[in-house]
Amino acid sequence: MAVISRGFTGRGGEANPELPPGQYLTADFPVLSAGPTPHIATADWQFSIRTDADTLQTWSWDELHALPIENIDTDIHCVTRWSKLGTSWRGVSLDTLFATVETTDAYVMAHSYGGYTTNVPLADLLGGKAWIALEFDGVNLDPEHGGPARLLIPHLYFWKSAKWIRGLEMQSTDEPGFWEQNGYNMYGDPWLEQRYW
Ligand SMILES: Nc1nc2c(c(=O)[nH]1)N[C@H]1C(S)=C(S)[C@@H](COP(=O)(O)O)O[C@H]1N2
Ligand SMILES: [Mo]
Repeated sequence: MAVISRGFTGRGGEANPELPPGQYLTADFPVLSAGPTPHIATADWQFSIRTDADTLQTWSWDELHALPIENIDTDIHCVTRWSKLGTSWRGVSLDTLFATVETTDAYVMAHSYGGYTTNVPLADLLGGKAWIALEFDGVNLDPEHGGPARLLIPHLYFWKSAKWIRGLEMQSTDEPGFWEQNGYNMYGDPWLEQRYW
């Protein structure tokens, strides 16, 4: 079996099997934000799962921290072609949050403080695939990277991982969010290179 070290870019010929097609490795952590960084005090922070009409459940900062917090080691892939391997995060699984929410809707619109939105099927948030991330690399999430809390959905392109997450809106149909209205793919699988329309 070939031994492929992390950091091998495949320039010698062989592709790095950890790198989706068309991606390159980066060691730093680029900041990509469509607008200014909102600063939300944790005392004012709330996260809710809701429908158009009703709030199904709300968590304060302290209520969220009373839930199990998991370690997540994962690769992340931005549609602008950088990938970062072996990143480490801590956060609350969406499985934990949805365990006490009843819904028949199959789609979710993520809403951020500051107004950013992105759409994702509910199935992609469940089954150990998505978290409300609170820490990166052992420290509280930097505001530029989405602190106090961001969505982390590492199996999809990173624009789906909404920074400054404020809530999830349940929807019966798949509606486009901010980037999806501006030409990005509705789903965004990096292994299938689902970048744009
Ligand atoms: N609220 C919000 N979330 C966002 C964005 C944004 O502009 N606003 N940009 C997205 C994009 S395009 C990417 S690649 C990642 C970048 O996260 P980073 O700045 O922590 O690298 O956040 C995603 N989440
Ligand atoms: Mo991105």
